[in-house]
Amino acid sequence: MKVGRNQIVTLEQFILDQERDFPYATGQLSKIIRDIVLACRIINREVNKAGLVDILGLTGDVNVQGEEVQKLDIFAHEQLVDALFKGGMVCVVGSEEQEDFLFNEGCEGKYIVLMDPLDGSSNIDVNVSIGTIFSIYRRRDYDADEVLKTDLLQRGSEQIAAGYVLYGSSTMLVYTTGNGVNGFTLDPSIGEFLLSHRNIRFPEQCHTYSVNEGHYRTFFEGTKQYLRHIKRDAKEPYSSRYIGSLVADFHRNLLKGGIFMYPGTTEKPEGKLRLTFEANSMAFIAEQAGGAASDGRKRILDILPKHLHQRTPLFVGNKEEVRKLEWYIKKYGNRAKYMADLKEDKAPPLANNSK
Ligand code: P6P
Repeated sequence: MKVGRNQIVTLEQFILDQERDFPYATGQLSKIIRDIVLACRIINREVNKAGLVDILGLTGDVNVQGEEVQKLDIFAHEQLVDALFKGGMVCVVGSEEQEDFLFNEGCEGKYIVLMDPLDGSSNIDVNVSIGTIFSIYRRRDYDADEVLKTDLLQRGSEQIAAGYVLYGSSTMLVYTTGNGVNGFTLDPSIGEFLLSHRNIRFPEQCHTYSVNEGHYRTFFEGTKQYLRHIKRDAKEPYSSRYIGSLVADFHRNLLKGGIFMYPGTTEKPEGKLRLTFEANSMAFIAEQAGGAASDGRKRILDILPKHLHQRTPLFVGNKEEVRKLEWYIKKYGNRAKYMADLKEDKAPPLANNSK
């Protein structure tokens, strides 16, 4: 629900109100969110002038995902790590730009932040919206002398907060701490994030689907059958909207209704998106807004990560639409069935014989 014009609530005031409503809150989580927002305001400044200074273009490096790294990716990563480690509450950061976890030496903070500092960076050169995505966890074994692996790789259901900053036609922060989803729009004239979308909920109706149909030939049968259904059988035609920037696609679907799909394929059964840096944050926000998020078979937030850069198929949006997609995948098969068939020599071999 959009906030009324006369209700100017700054992010700072909103956080203070939230702390008042949750007496057990120590204020540490609020501090972390403030630190992330500060870093994102600096990133926003650079994103807005990316076309003007020589920060554009490739560093010639590639990140752990094997993708060419834009200079702005590194800048965003460094701003966020610097702000979080200086804040003193965060003992470990996991970043899409860094192969391993980063440890804040000497820090006794009990929080862990996993993040994609600048998602969609391949769109920077063409001035398409991009975003910062973050998840905040609490160490499970806070009393242990050192950070344990069980602290580092937790299910998405253990998140205590998640959010994104969308650098678009306006700059927006959308986040949840488990008590609903709220959106804040940056007013550049005063440099404040103002509450603009209180208690965001997915609209009842879903009329939009977002998927890169260029990969259609490698989709599993269940995904193909779902797409055929919504194109052929739907009472009202769906719109197809795909920006190619997860935060932008997710945000539009969150406000207008829709399902975002990045399926597994015969070439990449685990899909492209990362469980820890992208899918879990979007899943937490989606569920808090009355939606759902699945890998096609099970709830995203129930997946226990095996490693930091693990990928997952992602279907996220209106709950009913995600359930419909899961029905088609269950009926017509998806990765699990395909791989099982493969073992029994029933299915044609994967394109590149990936296991
Ligand atoms: P494709 C951007 O590179 C990204 O990681 C997500 O933001 C986006 O949803 C996806 O990849 C787009 O991938 O294969 O459609 O170009």
